[in-house]
Amino acid sequence: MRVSQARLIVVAALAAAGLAVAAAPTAQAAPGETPESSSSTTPRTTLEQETPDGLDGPHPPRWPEYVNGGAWPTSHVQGVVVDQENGFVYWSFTQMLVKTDLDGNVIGTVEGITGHLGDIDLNPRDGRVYGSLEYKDEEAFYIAIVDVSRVDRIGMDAEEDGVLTTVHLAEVVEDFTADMNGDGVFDGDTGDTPDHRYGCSGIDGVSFGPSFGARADSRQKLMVAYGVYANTERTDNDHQVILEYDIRDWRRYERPLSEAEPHRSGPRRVDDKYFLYTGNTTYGVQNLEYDRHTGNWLMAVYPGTKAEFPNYPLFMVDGGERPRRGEIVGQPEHERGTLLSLLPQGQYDEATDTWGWDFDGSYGLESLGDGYYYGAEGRSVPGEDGPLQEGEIHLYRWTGATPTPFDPVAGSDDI
Ligand SMILES: [Ca+2]
Ligand SMILES: [Ca+2]
Ligand SMILES: [Ca+2]
Repeated sequence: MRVSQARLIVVAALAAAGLAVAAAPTAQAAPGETPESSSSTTPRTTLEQETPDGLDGPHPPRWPEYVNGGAWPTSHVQGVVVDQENGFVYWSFTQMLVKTDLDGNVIGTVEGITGHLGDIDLNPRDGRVYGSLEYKDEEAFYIAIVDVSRVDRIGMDAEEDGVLTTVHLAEVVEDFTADMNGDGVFDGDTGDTPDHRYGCSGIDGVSFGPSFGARADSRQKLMVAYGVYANTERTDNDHQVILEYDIRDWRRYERPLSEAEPHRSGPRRVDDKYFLYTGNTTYGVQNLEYDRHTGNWLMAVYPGTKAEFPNYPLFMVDGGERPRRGEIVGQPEHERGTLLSLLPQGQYDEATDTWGWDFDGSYGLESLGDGYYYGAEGRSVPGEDGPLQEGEIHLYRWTGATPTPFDPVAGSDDI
């Protein structure tokens, strides 16, 4: 996305010059407007074209145009979620969870994670944050559950302070460790191998939402997306894979995190498993997000490398389309599964029959539910003891335009 790249350079230049990058002031609703009108919470099942400034356009944003998540001695920002009820933003910084308010003031952090904390989402039923957490060398894959209401100081420990529990996902281990070429050797954490079923590299994108094809207000499920290694030499890695879990009985599985002795407490089976044909990507779904505004599912990826595919950075699953049974094409042996459909809008590639959009949401993509979205950006900035990773979110508005369906909200571009 060129706009974001230009902005990235500006911010990097500011940071290099030692200038503080302050949070933009909160956008105010116009006089007489009610920011929390009923239309902001009504689920919509179809895409709506909205003119940014027209009479039929969305309400003025009640969200800051920009929030800075701080700079941390970690890897890059992996996902963000806004706690609308309490006015907080949660940030996954790979080895750390950060809690800020909507002005970017840091409320607390959960630190000391040596694995890979990826995308996160908030469970509206219990107010806790759920994120994907990988320990590939130990062949352990978890959903980390953080009791964010108790995160109230910087430097809380993921193992010691009792705010983080984990549930193990056996299904991921099964596919990650599959010895696909049957040579008796599992090649481990590398994409340069025929091993790993479906090319599974682990898990990253997570989101709560209704089951695919179900009504928006039906029971919320936890959807967990596979990472998928980039590999142009095989044909069995051209799908995104989504696991569905009903987490109502997960309390009995929850255990404290122990990195020294990884536990295996979790559901033995998935409630459903879905496949979406997009072409191979680089590490699968980075950010998965159910979008109440359109009723569809957003999937932000690092684009794939196979020349025969268009390699879009953003896909949308048609949330209104019932999944269907069909062949999971490209597998070593004929295999059937439950297939999802791409929303037939945006850019279309006839040769592969795939649809997609231009937008980089790979570091974080949050649907606020009222036609507004946060997209995350991150970069390395110098710190006193070495480089830090800074994360921030910018406000966007849904337009549904092709090829880029989001417009930056005026001002969020000018930090
Ligand atoms: Ca092998
Ligand atoms: Ca990621
Ligand atoms: Ca998410």
